Amino acid sequence: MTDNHRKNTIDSQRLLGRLEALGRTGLDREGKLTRLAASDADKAGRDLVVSWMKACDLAVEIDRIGNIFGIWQEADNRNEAPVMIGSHLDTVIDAGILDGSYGVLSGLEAIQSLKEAGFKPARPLAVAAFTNEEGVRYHPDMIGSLVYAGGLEVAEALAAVGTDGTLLGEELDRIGYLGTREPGFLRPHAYLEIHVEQGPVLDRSGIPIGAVENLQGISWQRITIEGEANHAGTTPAQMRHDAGLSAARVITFLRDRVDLSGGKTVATVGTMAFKPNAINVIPATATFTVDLRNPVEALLKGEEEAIAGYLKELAASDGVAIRSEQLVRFNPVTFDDTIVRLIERVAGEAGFESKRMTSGAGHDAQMMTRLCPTAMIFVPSIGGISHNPGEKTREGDLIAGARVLLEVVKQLSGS
Ligand code: HGY
Ligand code: MN
Ligand code: MN
Repeated sequence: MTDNHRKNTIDSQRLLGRLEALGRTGLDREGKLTRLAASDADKAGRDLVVSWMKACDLAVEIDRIGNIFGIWQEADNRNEAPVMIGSHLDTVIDAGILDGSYGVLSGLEAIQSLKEAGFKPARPLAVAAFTNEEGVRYHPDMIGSLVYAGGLEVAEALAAVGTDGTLLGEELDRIGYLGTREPGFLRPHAYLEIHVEQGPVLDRSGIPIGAVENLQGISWQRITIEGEANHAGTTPAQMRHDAGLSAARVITFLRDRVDLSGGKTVATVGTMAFKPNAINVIPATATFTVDLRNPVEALLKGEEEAIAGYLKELAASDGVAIRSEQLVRFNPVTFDDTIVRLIERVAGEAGFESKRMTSGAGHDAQMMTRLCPTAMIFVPSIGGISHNPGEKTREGDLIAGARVLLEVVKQLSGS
């Protein structure tokens, strides 16, 4: 008899065991966890989670952008809109085992535990794993939930060209996850996502539950600087059109903007490539990405305008050509206050302190707010570390979060 029968709560050993098992799925040749969207590694993770969904008799549906849904519905509630719990299974490169996976597996655990405890929901319950949330291989990020929420046509998403030149649609077909259900086929009554915070706030404050009330806006752009290749030894500084130097100036400009914002803006140059990329040749071309975020739309816009203005000045001063291509642009979102208050109440009744907070990271919930009342639960990330194999959360916090999630789902789908 699993422990959830007695306490009508989650089976913590099953959840922790599945997190570990999924965390060992999709390792690359160096043993690093890298389940990039629609890769063989992603397939391995998807297959494992689908097997767990089937093992507890959920109906498994795949939609045309590869989103996976495990659905529990009964004859007496099948006409009601479901409560949906979701997140993602794809990861960044050399990732931790919790980002995304914790949300999908906690959702599955909540549904399975409620089923085993004989709960009779007045609504279907569904757990979702959305395609390409991370956006490392294909842009934009959160493509599965964006299409699901009607923010991008399926055909356009399937035609997304990866950083490796592959097409998302062909890769989903190759791994057997090019489904047939129309995205949006289940219109949720409410959407919940539980996630590790990936920042330092909860860990520093010693508070186990975050009741997330909003999520910041995200702007991704790719910048290409064209200078002039020349000899590293013979070319005097004033003759150089050094794309690498100009790129470095953009990075320091971004940090100056962050400092000016008092840390409200965050900016990251996570990828950079030079051409011809030779030790003794002044870079002719520098291509890099800028990830820019701010919780306030007008301020995010202001940052984008400041960068655009600086790139113009830089092109003139350095004698280089600079172009920018917008890759992603998502506005800040505010979550449903009724559900946020429910999360706070449930946490309090379970004896867990909670804290209202903003999400610095993007999540599928950012897209699902377009469809239905949506909110998120955070649990602490030790040291605020994420997108790093050192990503960790205390077991007690993982279990506390999943217990709060189960209770919130119960109350949202009350029999
Ligand atoms: O980039 C993000 O914020 C998320 O991890 N996809
Ligand atoms: Mn995530
Ligand atoms: Mn992530």
